[in-house]
Amino acid sequence: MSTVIEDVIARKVFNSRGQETIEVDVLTASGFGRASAPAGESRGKAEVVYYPQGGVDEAVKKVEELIAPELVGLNADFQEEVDKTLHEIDNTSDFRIIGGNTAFAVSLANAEAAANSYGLPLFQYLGGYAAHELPHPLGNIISGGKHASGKSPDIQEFLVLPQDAESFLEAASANVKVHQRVRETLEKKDKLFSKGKSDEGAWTAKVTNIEALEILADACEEVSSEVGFKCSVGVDIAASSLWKTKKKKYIYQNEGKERGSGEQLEFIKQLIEKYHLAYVEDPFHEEDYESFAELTKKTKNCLICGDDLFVTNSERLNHGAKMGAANAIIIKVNQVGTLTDALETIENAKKAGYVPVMSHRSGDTCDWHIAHLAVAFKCPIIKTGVVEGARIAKINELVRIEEFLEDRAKMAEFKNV
Ligand code: 2PG
Ligand code: MG
Repeated sequence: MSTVIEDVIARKVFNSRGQETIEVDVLTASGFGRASAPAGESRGKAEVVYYPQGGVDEAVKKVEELIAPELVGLNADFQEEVDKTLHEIDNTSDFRIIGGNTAFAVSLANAEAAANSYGLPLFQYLGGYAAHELPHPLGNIISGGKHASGKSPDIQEFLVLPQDAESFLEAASANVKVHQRVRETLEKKDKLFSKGKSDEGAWTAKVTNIEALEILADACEEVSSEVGFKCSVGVDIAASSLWKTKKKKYIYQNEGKERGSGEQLEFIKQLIEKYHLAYVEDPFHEEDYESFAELTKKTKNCLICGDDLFVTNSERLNHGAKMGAANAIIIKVNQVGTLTDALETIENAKKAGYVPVMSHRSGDTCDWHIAHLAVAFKCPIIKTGVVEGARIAKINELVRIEEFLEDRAKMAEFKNV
């Protein structure tokens, strides 16, 4: 058995939106790993740059000309060294030379090649025997904001979070029930409802923010009593997409409302109370750490999660943690580029008492790596949609992991909910 890297190959493929993306194969003497990069639609300003100038074609060239020659001969088992080499080749703070998505695909393919060389599933290779907890699936039910168009809600995502399910499979099927129940309500409400879905497989419908919340809250209540455990409502406001810096206001175009920072805080607080929200992501724009801190202080039993705010970046997290901004953090490896960077952020998050939420991107591929990362790094929640191929790839992989773990499998626990 050898984990020495023998070859690194890159190619252009497509993501679930049909956009070009990079896929990388890493070959060792005894194993093989493959990973392709996802892409966000509502991206944080502080995310790394996805591709070098020249796009995916140029990224493929960078792998062939710069990255492969440096990695061949290294040991895939030394993930930190591989990731450090990627940083050294790039030598910028935002991966603009080789591309953050290039780094992501190489980093993940390398981890998988190492795991495969040992004949281990990725989660066990990365997390060891201690990795046996399944995350709770946070699923997208209704889309709005930048993920939808026309007369859809201004809020980007209306989510369901099942709690207290005994198994991942039960939790995932509760999410599917909520998704179906919401479709039935939307059909009754609007005879012209087209059953359209967004990139993430959530419904796109002509409803207001409040109508979407009411419909989802009712569906959650019905499904909760049917399945015998609680399914709560969550939202991703994606407030950076609503914020207009010049006006210093959040513009809710379809609702016809403008809210200053104070009004936004009151609005979100009311939503949390009225709909018993268990999860609120990005309620304020990406530079407003203060409002995040104020809301976190003023609310109970609700995860306040930073996505664009932290962009999986340790420095931004540490800055926020000093102020008590949020109590949960979205982890998207391609926001920072490498597995080592993301792991450092997860560890810092846990030390600071934040709940790490492993997440897909709106434009994703059928890769299932994040399912393994959530289990390996003990992220108690995974945000990865309810239906649609790229989402189901992760959900089904977690079902397989649960089966593989047999009676050692256990649902993860988290506080604040
Ligand atoms: C988000 C994500 C995923 P995107 O805002 O949380 O749902 O969207 O990948 O477009 O950034
Ligand atoms: Mg988000």
